[in-house]
Formats: sequence, C-alpha cells, structure tokens
Amino acid sequence: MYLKNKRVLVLGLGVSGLSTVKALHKLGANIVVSDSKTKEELKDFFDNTKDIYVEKHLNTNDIPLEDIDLIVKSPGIPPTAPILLKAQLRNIEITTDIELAYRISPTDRIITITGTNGKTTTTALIGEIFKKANYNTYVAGNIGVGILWNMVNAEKEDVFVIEASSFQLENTVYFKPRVSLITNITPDHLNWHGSLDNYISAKKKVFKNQDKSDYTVLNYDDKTLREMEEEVNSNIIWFSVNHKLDSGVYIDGDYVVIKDGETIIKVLSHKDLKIILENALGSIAVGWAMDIDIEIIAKVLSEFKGLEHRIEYVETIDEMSFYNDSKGTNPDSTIKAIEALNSPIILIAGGYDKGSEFDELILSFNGKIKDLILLGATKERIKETALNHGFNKIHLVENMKEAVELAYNLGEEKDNILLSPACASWDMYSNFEERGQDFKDAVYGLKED
Ligand code: UMA
Repeated sequence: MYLKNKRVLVLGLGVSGLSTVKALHKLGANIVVSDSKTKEELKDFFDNTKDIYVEKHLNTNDIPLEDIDLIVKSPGIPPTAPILLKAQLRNIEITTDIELAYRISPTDRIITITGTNGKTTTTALIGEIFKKANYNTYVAGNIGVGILWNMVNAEKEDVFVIEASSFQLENTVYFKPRVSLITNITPDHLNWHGSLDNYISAKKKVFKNQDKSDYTVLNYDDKTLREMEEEVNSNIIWFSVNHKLDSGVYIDGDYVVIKDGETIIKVLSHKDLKIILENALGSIAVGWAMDIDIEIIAKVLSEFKGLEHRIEYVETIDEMSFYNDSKGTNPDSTIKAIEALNSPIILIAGGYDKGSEFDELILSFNGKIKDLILLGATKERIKETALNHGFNKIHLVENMKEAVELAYNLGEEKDNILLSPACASWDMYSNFEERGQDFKDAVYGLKED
C-alpha cells in the first residue's frame, strides 16, 4: 500500500481526523498530528487513539513540514490556512479523507451525494435502501461519520454511501463514484470558497472523473444543474418534482414514476412519503441506477420518517407545535422548511456569519411568518434586510432559551414555531446538533414551567 512508512500529517483532530489517524495506523504510515486546540480540548481524539503512536503538535498549526509526504486536512480547514499555503510552496500534496478513501477502496460501489440542501436526508435514505437490499452498507462522510476508518475495513462487495461537502470535494483529484447525485445548488459557504463559481466548481468535482460506466443523478428543477448537462460524461438520470420528463423520475398524478424509454414504472404514491419530495426522487433514481428492486425502494421510502434536526417535530404545547430545523444552515434550507410547514409560523433564525445574503429568505415569507425572532452573529444583518423588505415584526434575543420563551409568549393555538437559523451554528455552538438540542431542551423546559 502506497502509504506504508510515509510521513503523513493529519491536520485537525475532529471526527474526520480521528477516523483518518486510525486508518493511517492500520495502513502503516508514520503519523504526525496537529490541531489548534489543546490536548484537554481533544479528549475524544486521545481517548480513542491510546494505542497509536503519533507525533503531536497541539495548540498550533504552525509546525515544521520537513519530510512530510502528504497532508490530510479536516475538510473545514480553508485552503488559505497559513500551514497549507506553506505546504503548497513546498509542493506537498494536500488532500481530504474522501480522496484517500477512494484511492484505497476495495469496492467500486461508491455512491456520493452532494448539493446545498437535502444531502444528509438523501444520504441516509439511500443507505437504508441498500441495507434493505441486503448489501453490507457503510453510510459516511459529512453526515457525521469519518470515511477512512470504514474504508480500510470494507470489502469488495460492500456499498459506500457518502455524503460529500464542497469542502471535501474541493481537494479531490481521482475520486470517481459509480453513482453521483447533486440535490440542488444555491449560494453557501461563500467566505470559505471565495466565490459562488468556486463553490459550484467544487460541487462539480463529484462527477468530474465519471465515465459511461457511471451515473450522475441531477435535479431537473434546479437551473444551475440543468446547465451542467454538457459537462457530464456519464449517464445522466434526471429527477423532477415540477416537470414531466422524457426520461427519469418525476411525479405523475398521485404517483412517483420512473420513465425508461416507453416504459413507465409506478414506484409509490407521493402521499405515502413523509419527507421532502426532492430527496425521495433523487434516492429513487440512485436505487434504480444500481438495479435495486422497485418494491424494496418503495417499501423503504414509505417507512422513512426523516432525520433529527431536519424539520424535526419536537412537541405540541398549548396547541402550538415546535419544529427543530437546526440543520437549516443557509437561507435556501430555511426557505424549504418554511415551504414545508403550514402558516402561521414564528421563525427563530440567525447564527454564524458565512457571508450569505438574506433577501431571498425574507421574500419567501409570503405572509406565512408572523414573527421573526433573531439571535447570533447575523441578527442585526437579517433585521436590516427584513426591514428593507418591509417586514418589521422582529425581536432580537441573546440566547435560545430566551428565543423559545418569547416564541411561546407570542404564539397562539395552531401556530408552528420553527427553529431554522439560515446560518451555521459556529458563533454560539460547536455544531448544529448542539444548537438543535439546546432548542429542544428549551422547548421541553416550557412544559416544566
Ligand atoms: N482546526 C485546526 N485548524 C484550523 C481549523 C480547524 O486545527 O484552521 C481543527 C479544529 O480545532 C478541530 C478540527 O480541526 O479540532 C476539525 O474539526 P471540524 O469540526 O471542523 O471537523 P470534523 O469534526 O472532522 O468534521 C468534519 C465535517 N466538518 C466540517 O466540514 C466543518 C463534518 O461536517 C463531518 O460530519 C465530519 O467531518 C465527518 O466527515 C459538519 C459540517 O458542518 C456536519 N459540514 C459543513 C456543512 O454541512 O455545511 C460542510
């Protein structure tokens, strides 16, 4: 294996760093690690690597690069990080776990899902389809599971369903899944990528190396994706919620259907689905591309109830329903959550500033939002945008408990109270899960008062 005895620097010791270090150890590499956090802050990493010798550089990323053959960075570390600029000058290869996983993969059954929104739900659903079809299936990547440790333990017949972020795809070179899927593309992570074009280019890398033996599943309703047709070298399968297609997966009357030439296959009634249609249709297309029995696909789809932190129903108190959509980390994702719920809605939003614009979000309110409660780093910016568009039922708060209590006091019977921040969580929390849990704890707290 080409990593044996190589000196590999693992930059960042979070979920992907831990999985990478364990895998590199198994592959016989000499491991150097660096993280800007202290040893105490990295307890989880060190508790799980007690038997692995690593050369440690903690509390800093400014470390000597002599003799380093390869850097595997945590996906979120931006390309402008000083250590990476220094590595580039020395021509040291910089990669992320997804590329390395591809290079060592014993299986060619790799399915990769990317896009701005819906990719985690779609990934989980596709994973369930393969499991139901009796494949030994790994579900990994941006969904919160390190890829590499699973890949070193995988076998030829296994299936990998990988959720890939633009951060992970950016550094890929040879990565080539059997089936790729892009759910949709709207502006996100612009401060990390520098521009929308760069963000889109990173996403396109999911199909860049694919050929006629592969499939690319694309959302026909997304103009940016429709325009990519010429650039795709594999077999495209389109899916659409809004259009009847010449070929692909779409809605016909009550049914989700697959059209293949002149044959139309009814999969299931869309009334049996409990998740956003877009995610269901993309998953069906992937199952079809991989020759999974339609009955199995339909059964999994009708049973799948969605995921925590994604328009997750929490509780009804005094006939007001609370929903946790903490994974709504960009404006488009929040727009989708607003579309999915009935009015009137009290929306709790705001968080880490990624450089997003909020005009589209405010314009999507369409009379459905009765109050907007804002917290976090972007609260003033969202407030200003809302006022510019004539929406003024705005309330600024300091923390989640205050937001939930205010929503409850403002609310009336039949209102939906929705946490969907339209921003990442990193200004106040370590991750969106922590934020979602804080929201749910505050909601449960209302019942105790
Ligand atoms: N660090 C440094 N130097 C830096 C920046 C970070 O040393 O300049 C260190 C941090 O101190 C930390 C580590 O790097 O200890 C990285 O932690 P992390 O939380 O950024 O990364 P992981 O824990 O490895 O999680 C990553 C993904 N995180 C990001 O891309 C930011 C997780 O996606 C993913 O689930 C996990 O790998 C497994 O693949 C999360 C995410 O927010 C859900 N993704 C973004 C999104 O969905 O929008 C892209």
